[in-house]
Amino acid sequence: ALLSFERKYRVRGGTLLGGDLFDFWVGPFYVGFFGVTTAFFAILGTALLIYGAAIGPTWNIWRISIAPPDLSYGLALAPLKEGGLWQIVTVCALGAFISWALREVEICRKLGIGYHVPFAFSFAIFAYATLVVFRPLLLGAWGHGFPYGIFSHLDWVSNVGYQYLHFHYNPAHMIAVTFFFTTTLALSLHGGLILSAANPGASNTEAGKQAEVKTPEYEDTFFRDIIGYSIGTLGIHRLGLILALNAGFWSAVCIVISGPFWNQGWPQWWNWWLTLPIWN
Ligand code: BCL
Ligand code: UQ2
Repeated sequence: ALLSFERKYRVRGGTLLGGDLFDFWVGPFYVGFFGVTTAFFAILGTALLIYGAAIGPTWNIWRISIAPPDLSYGLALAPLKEGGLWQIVTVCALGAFISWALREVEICRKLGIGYHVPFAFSFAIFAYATLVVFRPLLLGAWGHGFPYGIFSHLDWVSNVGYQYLHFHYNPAHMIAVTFFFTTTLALSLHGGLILSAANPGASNTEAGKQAEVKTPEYEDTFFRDIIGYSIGTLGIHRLGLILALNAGFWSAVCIVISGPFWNQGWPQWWNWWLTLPIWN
């Protein structure tokens, strides 16, 4: 049911495509032209994955896999059962992800808020497209995409990693991993700090009395007391967004340079350091 305060947010317009045609809600969900295309691609893609599983060797959820075409097909279309299914599923996945991002944009326009959420989601889409479109294009074969399966995509990551001997030496992978870890650090600090101010407990109060929720000044003061610096309530959200976007961005970089830019082992890349004229 529509909550009373929700009604004022259900404003007409702001659509990018379709005008008023799909400008309505189904229960809590905004539809829009891109809601229709999201549903179309998601349902078709999922149905094709189920079909692929049905003609495949197993229903074991861990082992089902829809593989890309053999490298010998290059950048051509492959027969359905020889990787063509993977190619159509990839189109459906990108269609659904991009539709979802554009539906987010329409909702932002209705609400008159910034585009930060779809902008952020676009980094995840970019990382996915790098894996299954940009890198395969640069390497000249769709067969360089990863297979759609739980264990099979893990095997792909391991195999591609060892193809470059030791992926931890990939400098962009180092940066991406560092951003992922720093994102969790920032979110744990932030989540902990907010909950600590919202649930102050009963210490420093009269016996039996619950303390009142603390103001942001207390949050600032905690960090000033402990490290002499507070980034602030707005700042922590800017930092969090920047950290998370960089995690996705450098992930895309680390894989797109593996092959197209560097095809030896990643440990060898560091030879530039060993051969610096200072000690060489
Ligand atoms: Mg590594 C990649 C970390 C060890 C080989 N590795 C990554 C990166 C990340 C990482 C930086 C994957 C995240 C990513 O791409 O996000 N690796 C990492 C860490 C270690 C590690 C922390 C570690 O040892 C502690 N890696 C190793 C070892 C190698 C190795 C040394 C193997 C032996 N690594 C590789 C290879 C790759 C990585 C090869 C990569 O290809 C990968 C990478 O960088 O890929 C870009 C980006 C996010 C996405 C791609 C997700 C996109 C989501 C889409 C848009 C939306 C999905 C919607 C969904 C279907 C809907 C669900 C609906 C639900 C019902 C709600
Ligand atoms: C902060 C602040 C918040 C926060 C957090 C901090 C009042 C509610 C977590 C502290 C964050 C700092 C010092 C940055 C840490 C840096 C990295 C790279 C993790 O000051 O303002 O608002 O949630």
